[in-house]
Amino acid sequence: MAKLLFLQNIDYEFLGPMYISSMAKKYGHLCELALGKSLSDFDFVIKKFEPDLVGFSIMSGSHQWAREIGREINDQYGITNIFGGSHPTFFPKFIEEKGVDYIIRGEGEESMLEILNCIDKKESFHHVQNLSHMQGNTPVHNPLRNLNNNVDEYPFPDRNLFDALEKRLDRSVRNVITSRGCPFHCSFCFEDAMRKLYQGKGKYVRIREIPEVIEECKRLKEETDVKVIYFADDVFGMKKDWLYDFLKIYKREIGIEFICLLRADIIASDKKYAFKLAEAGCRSVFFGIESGNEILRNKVLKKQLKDEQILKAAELLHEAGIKFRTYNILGLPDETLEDAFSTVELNISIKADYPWCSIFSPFPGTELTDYAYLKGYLSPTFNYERLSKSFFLESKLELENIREMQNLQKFFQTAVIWPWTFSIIKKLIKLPSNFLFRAWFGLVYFYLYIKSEKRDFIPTLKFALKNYKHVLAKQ
Ligand code: B12
Ligand code: SF4
Repeated sequence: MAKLLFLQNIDYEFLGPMYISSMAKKYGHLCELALGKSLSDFDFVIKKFEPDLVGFSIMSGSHQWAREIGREINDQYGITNIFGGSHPTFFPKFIEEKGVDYIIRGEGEESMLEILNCIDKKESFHHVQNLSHMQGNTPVHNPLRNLNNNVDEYPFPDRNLFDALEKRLDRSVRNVITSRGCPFHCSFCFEDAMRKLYQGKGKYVRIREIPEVIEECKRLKEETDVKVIYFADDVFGMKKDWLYDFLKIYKREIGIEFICLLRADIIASDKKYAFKLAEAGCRSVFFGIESGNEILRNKVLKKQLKDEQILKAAELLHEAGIKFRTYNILGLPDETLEDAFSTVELNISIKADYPWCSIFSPFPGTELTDYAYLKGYLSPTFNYERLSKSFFLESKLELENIREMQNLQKFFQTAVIWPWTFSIIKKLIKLPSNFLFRAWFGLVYFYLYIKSEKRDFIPTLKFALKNYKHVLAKQ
């Protein structure tokens, strides 16, 4: 039996560690998770649990924190660490940084299990697929294993992993994924990069069997006090036949309100789609518009989504009584201030209930980041140490009118929800960025987040204050 301890600084139930934990436990290993910010927050659990390995699940922006904690744990307790998630997957050079012992690229269930088995047998695990480590001063990146074609072979995510932290979490909304991978090629997205990484390693888009998903939801319903299920797939219901069969059974056997992430073109392609979602208990959906400029959206972002499809989807969702969140990005390569205004206008015209907007962040490994370098928007000296903790902060691109776009992002939701403010906002954004703009953004964001995800007020407020304080800080 080997012992793995996950450490995390965001008060949110991450599915990645939950999947890895259930696999580890199934084969007799122990796995725990602790939340905190500094080493002292973890001292108690490290001494009590005495892990063989400390694991971090990281996105770009939390890598700096995780690496520092990993290094301190090396120094103070002599415990080895391992990092997985999107940042090490797309920035494997991370292995060369001080404080990083091992990384796993891509999906991690089997590799982590093999590592724990080796630790148990006191054998070296340096041969394990997907693993990177340093041999002296040379990084060694082992090849990736083939993708598991049948993700239902994995046990359901370990919903007990966060039990000890119950008081810190909002557990009224629980995440479930019904598929892995996405068939689209958006140039700004991790999914397109992930598919390229796994080329020749098996089928990338894998949809789970309906009875398995229903069984997972059933257990959630019976064993927890879940109020809303969030289907956090990249594109929920990408296969209509699958979705319609699933919804029938979901309504009958689960019946819990749900929210989901999907694409506007799929909703627009079939008049029945939105109604069937509504009938089965869906109250909100989330989809990406990204930019109001159709050419930018499709030529640069490669979203494959027409204005007319967005308009149609919105109309059908309104008719079906489903509210929707739209994802938008400002500060994109090649974007002008007029384009940014057109993104606001498109959201106003479709009466988006929960508009949402970020500033383009050059995440590693994506085609759009390469494009930003190529076109000179991103300085050749830019490195991921300088990446913001959140994509609600400042842009890293050298673009004309970038200050106005950054400010517009802070007022994006206001302009869409209360369109009469837009003309005033157009003037306000010329001012220097300041605390009041950020504080206003924080308030409106929080209000719409609670409404769109039906979250409980107090735990969400605590989550926001703990994890997103930096959005208010001076940039
Ligand atoms: C739910 C979600 C969130 C949740 C939970 C995060 C989480 N990691 O679970 C919250 C709300 C907290 C969140 C926040 C953010 N998110 Co987010 N999020 C997602 C989303 C939609 C689903 C994640 C998920 O559950 N996946 C399913 C699980 C099974 O997959 P997984 O997490 O990748 O885990 C597997 C492997 O990565 C690996 N693995 C994961 N962890 C570990 C750890 C170890 C030790 C090992 C060995 C392996 C391993 O094994 C797992 C099982 O195979 C993804 C999109 C996506 N498709 O993943 C974006 C995504 C992860 N988010 C993204 C971003 C950008 C953010 C933010 C940075 C946005 C912001 N506000 O600025 C913030 C984070 C702030 C910060 N820097 O700290 C990007 C990450 C890009 C990048 N380069 O890092 C993604 C990929 C979206 C995208 N398409 O670009 N997010
Ligand atoms: S943005 Fe959405 S549709 Fe596009 S590749 Fe990413 S997950 Fe797929």
